[in-house]
Amino acid sequence: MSTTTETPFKVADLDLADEGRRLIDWAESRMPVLMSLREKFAQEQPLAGQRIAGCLHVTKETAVLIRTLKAAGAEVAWSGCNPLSTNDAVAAALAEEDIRIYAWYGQDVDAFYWSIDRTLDFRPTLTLDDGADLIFRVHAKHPGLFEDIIGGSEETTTGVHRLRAMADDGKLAYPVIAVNDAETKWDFDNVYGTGQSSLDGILRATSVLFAGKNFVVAGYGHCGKGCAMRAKGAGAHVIATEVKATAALKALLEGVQVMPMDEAAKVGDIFLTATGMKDILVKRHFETMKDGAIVSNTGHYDCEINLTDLNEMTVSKRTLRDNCVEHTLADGRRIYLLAEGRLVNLAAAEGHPSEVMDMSFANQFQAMMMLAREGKDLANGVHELPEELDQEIARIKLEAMGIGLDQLTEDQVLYATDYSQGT
Ligand code: ARJ
Repeated sequence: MSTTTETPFKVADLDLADEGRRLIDWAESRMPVLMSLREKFAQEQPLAGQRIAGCLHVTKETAVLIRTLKAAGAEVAWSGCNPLSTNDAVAAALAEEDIRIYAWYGQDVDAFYWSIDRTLDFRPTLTLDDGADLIFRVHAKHPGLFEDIIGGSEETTTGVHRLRAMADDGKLAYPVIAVNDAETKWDFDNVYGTGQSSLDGILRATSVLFAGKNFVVAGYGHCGKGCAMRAKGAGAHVIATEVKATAALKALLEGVQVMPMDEAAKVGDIFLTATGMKDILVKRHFETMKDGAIVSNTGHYDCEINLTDLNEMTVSKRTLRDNCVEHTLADGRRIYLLAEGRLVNLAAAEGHPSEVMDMSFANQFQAMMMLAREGKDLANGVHELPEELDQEIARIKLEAMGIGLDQLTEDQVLYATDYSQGT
């Protein structure tokens, strides 16, 4: 661990800081909502006195969030939430900005938890998660911190599901805001963000042509739907697999072929799991895949592709390109695994574009503000951000893009609540 002045940190290489600052500047130029919040609250310092521990992918967009939290008065400590998603240049830049940052690309499991623990040394008053590993860590190993913690926030679907299960079990010891559930998060980040960044990750790792390929997306939730839409736009024939009838029906009516994975495994050229569930691709699927099949995951955890099965079937392995490993099976067929089965959009590309993260992180910022303001009065459990906030975030976003809206007249407002008129 090193220090600049007295701020402790651990990153891969401080010499990358200049490159990191350029990346963050680029992201800032595309994140008008977060930048307007920074400007608005820099004077007032509503987060003064708050110590925020964050556990979320260290990207250029996250750096813009961190700078904004700091500008509003918070002290910040940070770790990454995935061993393969840290941008080392961005981490170096943050270390030089006096952020207690513990993150580098390619961490092993011990380093991952060591980093989280260092952010907890600083006794946070607020926690900010993507995937809930930090919250789980506080509950499992550091319950003494409950005294200081007012509340937390959670970025992603998988984390929110787990926290709801924990709350239902009466085990969640402080209030948590489900940032994922804000419309300006899930309806943009999960759909358009995941759609573009996952294709970006697959392309950077393989450079294959999408046109004419059978692209199999497992899971037709918001993320799967975004990936299907973009793969279709690139000319692929898209197949979705589902367990939920309504989701399968939506896929079908959107022009996507639906079939069980046992059938899709035989015809797919490129596979992408987006389910949040484990064991989506297992031995019996690898057994029937075509020679040359590409398998990847965009879900939060790396359990969707069963790597134990794949490795057991593999007779030889070689890295062909960054984030692309060729597994040769006993019968000579080759399967290409991308980014070790970890989320391909962050491990092999740069995550969602800044324009989308602008809204997700405006919600994160507002969640921290809400907890600082009224967290002490919130019950332990999972809470949502107020709906008006979605409209405000969307309005600022549109304004920044120079897009105008119509306004209802008084007469129209009356009409909206008038139930006496018919044909
Ligand atoms: C930081 C990112 C980025 C990015 O909001 C997204 C989500 O729900 C995730 C699940 O782990 C990833 C997160 N995400 C996507 N892109 N976080 N910076 N550029």
